[in-house]
This record gives sequence, C-alpha cells and structure tokens, in this order.
Amino acid sequence: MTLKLHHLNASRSQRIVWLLLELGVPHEIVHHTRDLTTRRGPADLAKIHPLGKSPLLEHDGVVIAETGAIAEYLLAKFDTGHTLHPKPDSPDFPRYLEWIHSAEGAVFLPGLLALYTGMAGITEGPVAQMIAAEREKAASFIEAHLSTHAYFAGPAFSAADCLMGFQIAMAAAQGGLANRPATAAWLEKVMARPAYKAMLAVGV
Ligand SMILES: N[C@@H](CCC(=O)N[C@@H](CS)C(=O)NCC(=O)O)C(=O)O
Repeated sequence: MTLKLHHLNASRSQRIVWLLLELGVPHEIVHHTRDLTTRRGPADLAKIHPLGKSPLLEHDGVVIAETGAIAEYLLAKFDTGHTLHPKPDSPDFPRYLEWIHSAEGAVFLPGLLALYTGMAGITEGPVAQMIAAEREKAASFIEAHLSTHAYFAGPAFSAADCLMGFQIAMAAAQGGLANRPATAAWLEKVMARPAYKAMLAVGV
C-alpha cells in the first residue's frame, strides 16, 4: 500500500516530507491547512488520529503519529542499507539517536514555549527569562556540536539532519543564527540538497 503523509502547512511535518524525499520512496502527500485565525489544524486530522496533529503517516492500514516514531518507522522499513541512519554498532549511532529525539525534546521545547508565551504577550518576567535561557542553552549546544561535526550524527548526512532542520530554519528566519556560524554553515549545506529543494517545492 502507498505511503500517505498527512502534512499540515507551516509545520514541523515538513521534516517528514524532506525525509521521504531523501529516501526516494513513492508516497502521497495529503495537504491540510491551518485555520488563518487560530493557526490550529483542521478537524479532519482528528478523524485520522485522536490527537489531530501532523505529521501522521498511513501505511498498510496503520496510522502512526509522532515525528520521531514516523522517522524510525520509515528508516526501519525503507533504509535497510543504512544510507540515512547509522547501524547500531556504528560509533555515530548514540549521537544520531540523541538528535533524532532532541528534535522534539529538550532542544525544541524552549522555542515552542517562546512561541506560545509570545502569543500570550508574556515577554518579560521569570517565565520569559527561563525560556530565553533555555533557548540560549539549546542554541549553544547545537552550535558547539556543529563546530566539531559535519552533520548531526557525525561525518555523514542522516535523518537526524532532516529532523533538526525545521527548528534551525525557523531560527534562521528570526535572525537567530547571526552569531552561530557553524549552525548557519550547516543550514546552507543542507538547504543545497536536492531533496530539501524538492521539499520546498511540495509547498511547506
Ligand atoms: N510531538 C508531535 C507534535 C505534533 C504537533 O504538535 N504538530 C502540530 C504542527 S507543528 C500540529 O499538528 N498542530 C495543529 C493543532 O494542534 O491544531 C510530533 O512530533 O509529531
């Protein structure tokens, strides 16, 4: 059965669009559009999965939610030659796993909290300060890693780069990479990849 990705515009599901294009597996993209006022996803998504979030992957009659789980599923099924993820006995495997999960975990959360608190008008005070400090810590951690590694998992491009790309592109759009030369250089390098360009052409 065809792989079907439920993709929400202007959302983190673009990471999975990119990964599918890197994998080169035939797939169908079902486009869903955010409400212009609330920025929420459409009710249609909740008919596919109770959480009503994107990305959602459908394959062989199964629906899978959660970016990290979808990525691991796609790699296990379609990257058996390990061109986009290191083998478990590779020295790069632990780092790869850490970044795959950081992309929705501790390095992603501060940016998301900043977005939500900013929408609520909370730009000063202890909560705003804590979020700003956590963002700074995450950005410094990424910059330090990319100063000594060509890609997130080590010397080779991997799915970890696809998963980390969304938040780094967002940070760049907000001027957040001005003092992060290694992160900016990494972004330039991955944006030149044909699959990244193809992802943009899909309409993210
Ligand atoms: N942890 C989930 C988060 C999914 C998520 O929150 N997706 C957002 C898009 S960035 C969404 O669907 N928002 C629409 C809504 O909640 O109405 C994942 O990684 O897939």
